[in-house]
Amino acid sequence: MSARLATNDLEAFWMPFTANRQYKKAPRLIVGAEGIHYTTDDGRRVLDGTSGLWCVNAGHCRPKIVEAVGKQVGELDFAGTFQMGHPRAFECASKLVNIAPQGFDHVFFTNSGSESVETALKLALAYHRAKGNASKTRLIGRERGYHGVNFGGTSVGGIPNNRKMFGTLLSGVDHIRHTHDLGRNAFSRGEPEHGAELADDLERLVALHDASTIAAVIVEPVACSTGVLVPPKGYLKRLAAICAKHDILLIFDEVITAFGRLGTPFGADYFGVSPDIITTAKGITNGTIPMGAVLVKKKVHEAFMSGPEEAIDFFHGYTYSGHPVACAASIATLEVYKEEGLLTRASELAPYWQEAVHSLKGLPHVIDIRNIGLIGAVEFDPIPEVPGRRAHTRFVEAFDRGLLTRATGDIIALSPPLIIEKKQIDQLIDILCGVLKTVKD
Ligand code: PXG
Repeated sequence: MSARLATNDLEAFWMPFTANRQYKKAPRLIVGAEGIHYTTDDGRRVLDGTSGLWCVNAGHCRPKIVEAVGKQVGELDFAGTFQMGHPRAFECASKLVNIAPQGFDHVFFTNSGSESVETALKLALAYHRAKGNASKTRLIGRERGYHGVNFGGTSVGGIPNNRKMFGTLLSGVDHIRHTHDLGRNAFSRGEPEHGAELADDLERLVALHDASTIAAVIVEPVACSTGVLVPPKGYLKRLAAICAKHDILLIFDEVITAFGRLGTPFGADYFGVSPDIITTAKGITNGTIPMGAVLVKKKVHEAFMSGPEEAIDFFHGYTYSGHPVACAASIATLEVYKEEGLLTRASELAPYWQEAVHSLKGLPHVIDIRNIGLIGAVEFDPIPEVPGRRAHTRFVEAFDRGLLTRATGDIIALSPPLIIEKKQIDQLIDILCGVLKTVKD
């Protein structure tokens, strides 16, 4: 294990989405990982209650993935995919198509969720133009949505802090209402009863802008970054029907919900809704190597294939689209998921997980508990004037007691690796329960 770093060694790295000055005064450093545990620089084991950042679905340092990456980097470190190719990228795309929801038969590779979102938005615009509907250029997101940090994703995103510093963003973007409704749905188990009618908010935007100007709607099936907003029963089906009626492409941002998080391979499978485009990242390589992928239906792909054969069909791509090492990591990851049944394991654990998470009801300041698949969230009533502090102090205390959680606003989110055992769920909840009982303000 490495020696502890002196505080001044931490200065150069400007950390993302972090209160840098606060963090560097009392750093939390991870130096190792195995299975569902991290090891800190002072030698403590910490239960990873968040699968890293929602990505390490099969648990950490899985030998098969580690080996595949090592082998690949020594064999073919890099080859581009612009007018060139290498076998791993084709193999990886085919494997993804095999587990994708019905009708998704093409894959565009990126390096992150943010890039997957940008790719999906550009695909939607170019699709309508290719189909002769060039006036369909508006992009619709949802309040409280998170679609990464690039300009398109920030524009369709709906988290005020992520938007307000960055000017006017993309023009021609609008948002439907979010679905969070504590008054009617607090302490729902799984999908809340009330709120399917909020999907009709899309009709309001159609009436305002006219369908002939709207290209796509992008939503997370479960809005996780904003604090785990589970869609009300019937909501996504209703949204999909309105999109279909108006020839609006429906993009599911499945950067978190893909690869088994809900107990089905994709969120689209869980909700029985068939979008037109799906964005992924995170679990695609078990977090081992950065990678993202956009999955599209035949009708989308075909729209790009009508020009002359020698013409480039989509003027878009990244140097590292389909990077050999990322593809090797992804292929090995998909094998681990398959061998261990991880794409559906959360459905077996979900009832146990649900009861475990809801056992925290009644603890100080807890105003809501939400769950779906192997995701949980505990919401606290905010301290007036200092929103976010209540969740942050609990996050820090949990880490000190050996549990990694994720604080967002005044919500603690939980999403352990899909390999977690029931007794480890008990352990996770015990630690969190102790924290919620002890932390006073
Ligand atoms: N879409 C969704 C739905 C996401 O959750 C992104 C896009 C962007 O992915 P990249 O790979 O560019 O970060 C995300 C990312 C959290 C948390 O704790 C969530 C994300 C990233 C970091 C932290 O809620 N989601």
